[in-house]
Formats: sequence, C-alpha cells, structure tokens
Amino acid sequence: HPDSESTYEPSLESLPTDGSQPGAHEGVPTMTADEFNQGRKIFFERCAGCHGVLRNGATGPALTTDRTRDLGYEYLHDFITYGSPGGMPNWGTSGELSEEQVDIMARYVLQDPPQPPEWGMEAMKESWKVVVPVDQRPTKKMNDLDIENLFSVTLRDAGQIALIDGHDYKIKYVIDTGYAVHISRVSASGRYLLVIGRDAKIDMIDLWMKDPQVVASLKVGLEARSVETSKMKGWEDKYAIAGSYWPPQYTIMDGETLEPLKIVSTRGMTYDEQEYHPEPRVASIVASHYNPEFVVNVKETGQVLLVNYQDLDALQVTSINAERFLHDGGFDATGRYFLVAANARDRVAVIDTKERKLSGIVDVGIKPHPGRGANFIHPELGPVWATSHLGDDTIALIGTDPEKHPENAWKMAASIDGLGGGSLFIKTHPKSTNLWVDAPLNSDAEIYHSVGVLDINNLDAGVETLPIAKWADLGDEGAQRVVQGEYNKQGTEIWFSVWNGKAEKSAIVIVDDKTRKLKKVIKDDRLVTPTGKFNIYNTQHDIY
Ligand code: DHE
Repeated sequence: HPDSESTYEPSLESLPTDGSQPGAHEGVPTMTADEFNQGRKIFFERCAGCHGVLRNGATGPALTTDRTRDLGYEYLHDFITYGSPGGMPNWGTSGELSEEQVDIMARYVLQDPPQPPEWGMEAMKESWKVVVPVDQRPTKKMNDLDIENLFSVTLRDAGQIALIDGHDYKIKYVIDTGYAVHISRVSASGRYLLVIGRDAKIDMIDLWMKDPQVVASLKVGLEARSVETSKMKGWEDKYAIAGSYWPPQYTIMDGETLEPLKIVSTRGMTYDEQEYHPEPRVASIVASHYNPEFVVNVKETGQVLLVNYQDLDALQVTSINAERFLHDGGFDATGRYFLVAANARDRVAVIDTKERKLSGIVDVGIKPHPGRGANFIHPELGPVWATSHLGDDTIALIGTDPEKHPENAWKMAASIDGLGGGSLFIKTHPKSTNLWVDAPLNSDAEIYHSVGVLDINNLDAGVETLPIAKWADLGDEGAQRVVQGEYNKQGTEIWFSVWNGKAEKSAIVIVDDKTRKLKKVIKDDRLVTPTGKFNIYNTQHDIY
C-alpha cells in the first residue's frame, strides 16, 4: 500500500528482469538503465498488486503499452500525481512518490513491461530451509503463553510479525518474516503459524516452542499473497498451500517442513471468453471442512479451483466457473459456503464446499472488499454475510441460509450505509451485536482516521463513528489510516491498527465491544507499520 516507504531492497531475482530496452520505441520518452530499474522496483512495490506484473489489469485497469501510449505522458503523469476516486492513490500529492519518481513512473509505464523469471522446483528447493527438524521440536507446548488469545500482527514494512498477548497487551515476540509481510494463517491444530510476505516467502512458526520461532521457510515464487493449511478431519497439519501472483501458480507443501511437493501453474483460459491469459494470479485460498480440498481462487480467469490433496500424484482439480477478478473472501457461519469478492466485477461468488458447486453470483456495490467478511443473524433476514466496498460507502448483506430463508439466499438482501468508500475490512463476532467497518483508503482524513460501528439489531439507526486515530494520540505526523478490526478470543474487545509510515509512530487501539469505549492503546517503537491482526483462535476456527 501507498502509505509507507520501504527501505528494504528486494533481491534482484525478485524483480522483473530487465528485458526491454529503455527508449527503444519511437515517440516514447527514453529512460536510463538506472531510471528503468527504479521504475521496475517502484512498480513491483506499489503498482503490481492492482495492475498485474504484465500490466494486464485486475483491480486497476490494464497498463499495457497499447493503452498507455494512447493516453500519453502528460495524462499518466497527472493520474499518478492526483489519483482518482475509483481507487488510484494520489501518489504525488500525498508525498508518497517524489516529483522525480512520478516522472519516472509515467515514463516507465510507456515502456514494454519486462517479464520476470519463472520459479519452479529447483529454485524452490534452493530457497527451502528447515531450521528446526520435526524430531527436534517439542512434543507438547513448552511455554506458558495463552496461544489461543495471541494476536499475530503484521509489521508490514519491517518484514516482521509481532506476537501480542490478548490479556496483558504485551508484545511477547517480534519475529523476522518475508518482505512487505502480508497475512498470517494458523494450522488446523493451532500449533503452527504460517506467515507470507509479498516476496512469496513463507515462514512457519512453531507456537509450542519455549520461545516460538521460525522452524521452516520456503519461497514459493517472486510475489505472493495467500497461504493456508489442510483442515479436513484426518488431514490436520498434513499439507500447506500457497498461491503466487508471480509466477501465476500454487504450491502444495508438507505441512510440517514446508517441503515443496507439487507446483501447479494457473495459466490458461478465462472462464467466460475462453481466451488465453498469461498471468492468472492466485488470490485467496481456504481449506474445505467437508472434503480433503483447498479452495483456490484464480483472479484473472475467474475460476475457483477445488484442489483435492488426497493423491498429489494423480491430482484432481475441479474448476468452477465463477467470475473474473476474484480477490478476498470468507466462509458463512456454518463453514460450508465460501463467499469471494470478484471486485472489479462488483460481484460476490458463492461456492458450496460440501456439494462442490457454484451456489450463486451476487450483484453487490462497487468493488466489494470483505477481508473475510462478517457473519451475523439479521432480525428479519436471518443469517447473513456482509461485505463493505472499496468503490462506494455501502455494506451489502447476502442471505446465507437456503433452508430457512430461501428468499434471501445468495441475494443481496439489503444494502446499508457504511462509514465511507475506500473500505477494506468489516468484522463482527458471534458473541457481539456490533458490526464494525473501516475506510482506510477513503480520501477524507476524518473518515480514514475513524471506524464505523452499527448495531446488528437496529441497522437503521446508522453508523456511529469512533475517532480511533485521535484516541491513539500520535500527534500530527503521517496519514494514520485506521485499518482492520480483529476480535479477541472471547469476543469482548476489538483491535484496530493506526497505520502510519515506516519512519512514523503507529499504534494499536483496543475498543471495548460492549461500551464502544477506548480500552487500551498499544504504542511501542517495535510496532512499525502494523496492519493485519490475526487472533490465533479466530483464525484457526474461521470465526468472523
Ligand atoms: Fe491484502 C488479504 C491481496 C493490499 C492487508 N490481500 C488479502 C488476500 C489477498 C490480498 C488475495 C486474501 C488472502 C487469503 O485469504 O488467502 N492485498 C492484496 C493485493 O493484491 C493488494 C490489493 C495490493 C498489493 O499490492 O498487495 C493488497 N492488503 C493490502 C494492503 O495494502 C493491506 C491493507 C495492508 C498490508 O499489510 O499489506 C492488506 N490483506 C490484508 C489483510 C488481509 C488481506 C489484513 C487478511 C484479512 C483477513 O481478515 O484475513
């Protein structure tokens, strides 16, 4: 994300190769080799997530040279400087890119995109490390941590996670992980914490050790976002899986050592037009509770793959046509249905993981972005799953009970006002009657400094706005975007990050769920760019 300048230098092999010759095209401004390298580094760090490495577009539009050369340097320069209400950040006016960098990027996207190298078994095996072999690990928990109420907190630009105690709010451990670390997931047993960085490095942390530490690591590609482990009864902790953005592929690994076992490319045809796509990236992945399968969401081709891990030598993959630009999503309250946002298509696809089929495609607001979404029982509509949106200020409620509430099942049963556009995450807890929504990418500081909260039993009463950044009391420095609520195990309090730049102070603000009052602010020099927070119990059991 735009907010923080990283000083971490990705290794050269993790960047696209310098394939194109700067300035080789008539009418296209030239670049020196040094400028071109700066451009590809900035593009990798800031732009590829939305526009794709090959610039074919996804959440953001295509930036292939047929388009960019039509738009021209001036237009591109202004767009990068000022952004757009459709979600393009204002890189120039926010100060996140300097005038010189904006100029470089406007020229960079006029050049042909360089193609990064592949990353197959040989490269993976070279990157693979077992730091503590399985037979040297403890056979029972060796520490007095309340593991289930720990929070794994992404320290994005430090390339670390912090393990914070959900009782005394103390940072117990800070552990080095991948570059621009992204999400944490927990193995079925709750013992292993898997963390993935944008550089596609997975770190597996053993929470049973006296001092939890990384016991194995593997790099599954050059760019990645998702990791998960097998959750089916009888297969607990057996396998892990990670999805890569580049190369577009997924990798199944041994669940205790991360040894790479099977790599499968996702390159192929789009589900609808059935045209070849060179870069179908793997977005969210969840593990089915009904079948020995992973649910793998392929962004650009719009297919949901049910990858059966029973026999890796005769891999069965069921490919379900869903919708293009699949991104993030979560289960309904029963754990049977998986709802995934097709964000650039303004839709949510619903997969029945028991019957192994598509249950529906739901039209929602503009660019849904649920995180894992929020499940609750609406007084009239029955069980619903909610998402907020990047592109508008609404919250969509989708009915999830085809048995007792068939009239609302897999339809947008209601659309209510949220906090504002630019929302990324929505959250509630089975024990709570609050529905929390953030808006960290809103352009109005009043809004991105706050969270909104609604009463599930009286949604018509509207949003109450809580000034989270003000409560953190960090002074005026930095953007202080408030992002991603996560509950403690008991469901009595919710934690929010106040996300600032790398050189600025950030904080975590904890709100009492019942009273909606400030409970605690965690400030610590080690809390560098905290973003996602993953309570071990809630993550292990898909509670949201
Ligand atoms: Fe994420 C989840 C991809 C930017 C914080 N993010 C996801 C998932 C995907 C994804 C595919 C679902 C994983 C899963 O469930 O298996 N994220 C992307 C991007 O492509 C994108 C838009 C751009 C990029 O360049 O990376 C992006 N994400 C961000 C951020 O800037 C955020 C806000 C801050 C950060 O730390 O990077 C961010 N993403 C998160 C979080 C989750 C997530 C906290 C998990 C939410 C959850 O509740 O599980």
